[in-house]
Amino acid sequence: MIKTIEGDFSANTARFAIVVGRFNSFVVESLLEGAVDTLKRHGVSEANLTIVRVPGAFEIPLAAQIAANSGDYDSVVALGAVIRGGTPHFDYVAGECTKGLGQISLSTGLPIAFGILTVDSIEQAIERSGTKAGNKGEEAALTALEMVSLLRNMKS
Ligand code: INI
Repeated sequence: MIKTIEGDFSANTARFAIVVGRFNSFVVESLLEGAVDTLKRHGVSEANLTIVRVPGAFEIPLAAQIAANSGDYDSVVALGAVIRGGTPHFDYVAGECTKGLGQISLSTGLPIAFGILTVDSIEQAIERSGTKAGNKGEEAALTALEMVSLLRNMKS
């Protein structure tokens, strides 16, 4: 018989840091609402949720790293929106944020959920923050829950 290890959405005693970029807040606040609502509906209490606000996506990895190293959290949910403009700025901000979060997850061993929108237009951002293409904040929250559970199952 093949042994399979996977997670579920039952880790509702886990503690989550939600690191949120303020840039493009009209979109990011919807991601945050979606993430908090999802975690609470899965039984996570508000006492186990901490919201950390940073200026923009570029600053998210540093705050996520500090949260991950603090020992106070089982997972970090990173939320932000990087929307392409007319210059290469988008590529630098989105690239550094993505690379940083991946590195932090691997170096700390803590699940970091990637809820950063990287889109070409405001319309695409709106579609992914609670309208026709779902809400990436909700998806990131579910991923965090599942990964906490998976890691626990892999250690036990
Ligand atoms: N930050 C974002 O979160 N999204 C963006 O779309 C964005 N753009 O396009 O400029 C952005 N820039 C700010 C950046 O994250 C830093 O806060 C800033 O450069 C100061 O370090």
